[in-house]
Amino acid sequence: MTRILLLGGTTEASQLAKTLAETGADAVFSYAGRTANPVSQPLPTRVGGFGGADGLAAYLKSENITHVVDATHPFAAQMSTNAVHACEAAGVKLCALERPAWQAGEGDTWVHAGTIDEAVNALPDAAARVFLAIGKQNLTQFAVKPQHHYLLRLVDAPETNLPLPHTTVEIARGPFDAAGDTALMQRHGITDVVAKNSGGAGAAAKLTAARTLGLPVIMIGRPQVPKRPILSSVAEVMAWLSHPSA
Ligand code: 3Y8
Ligand code: NAP
Repeated sequence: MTRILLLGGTTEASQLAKTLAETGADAVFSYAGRTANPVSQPLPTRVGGFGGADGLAAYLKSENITHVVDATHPFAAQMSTNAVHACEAAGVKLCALERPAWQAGEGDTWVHAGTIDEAVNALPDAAARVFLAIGKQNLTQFAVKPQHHYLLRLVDAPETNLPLPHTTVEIARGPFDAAGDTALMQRHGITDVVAKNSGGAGAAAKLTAARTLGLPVIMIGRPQVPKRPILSSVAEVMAWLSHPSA
């Protein structure tokens, strides 16, 4: 009997959850619990960590999970790594639902950074106005360049003081649109953009806005994750789930 654990937190995960619910699949949606009020899903939902790869392996066994779909964000590398190890240990089938990385297009001025620290180093020394659209978890690393004014876009209002002296905080949950991001960046006189290469449509608006405004983008590459089958659409995942050898 197929029973699915869907590791979520992205647009594609929500799209897959809708299809699984519509087909009456026996599936559980999982959030990390990073945000205060995550978008509700049409599947039974659990929130919070599993307790590392061992905790996840134990969960897979106790919940009789037969298939895991890792539809987490490309930067959720720890979760994806744990899923590979836990599924191996528990003998459970695993695939990833992942969107392709963005590629620079005509009129884009991108500087590629392999890590967050490389992105910090790529920022100019002279004071700039930086749209730091990478969320909340990696802000501390930018504290070595306090001279910039940072526009931050966060899902929830920060509970503690931010590690940066000059900031403007925009509270918003995507997906975002290019017109809105162009107006936002003009309003704040943005000179530089820092982005994670998340892929997908939900976070791409700032790249279109940067191209329109002729602004440079520091693009942070994806972290490494152990090899596992990668599918790129809901239809491919549904076929994978129904394939007898899956
Ligand atoms: C908790 C669930 C859906 C999923 C929507 C996508 C699109 C909107 C764009 C910018 C970039 C950023 C951030 C972003 C986007 C989608 C998707 C995506 C980027 C929610 C969500 C959860 C999270 C976690 C949150 C991180 C943060 C990252 C904001 C819900 C809204 C910057 C990534 O405050 C925090 O601690 C936030 C943490 C991880 C990255 C970071 O390091 O701070 N996402 N985002 C999930 C969980 O608990 O398991 O609250 O409803 C989901 C979405 N965020 O169902 O429609 O598919 O990517 N999320 C990035 O890409 O750079 C915003 O502002 O331009
Ligand atoms: P991460 O660093 O890879 O994971 C850290 C720990 O959080 C994991 O080891 C696991 O805890 C727990 N966790 C992560 N995702 C989980 C999930 N879907 N269900 C249950 N536990 C989860 O993850 P992250 O980058 O913080 O991302 C957390 C969530 O936000 C994910 O759902 C991801 O899809 C979403 N998200 C992240 C980004 C981003 O930029 N990182 C962007 C958009 C959405 P245990 O070890 O205790 O099991």
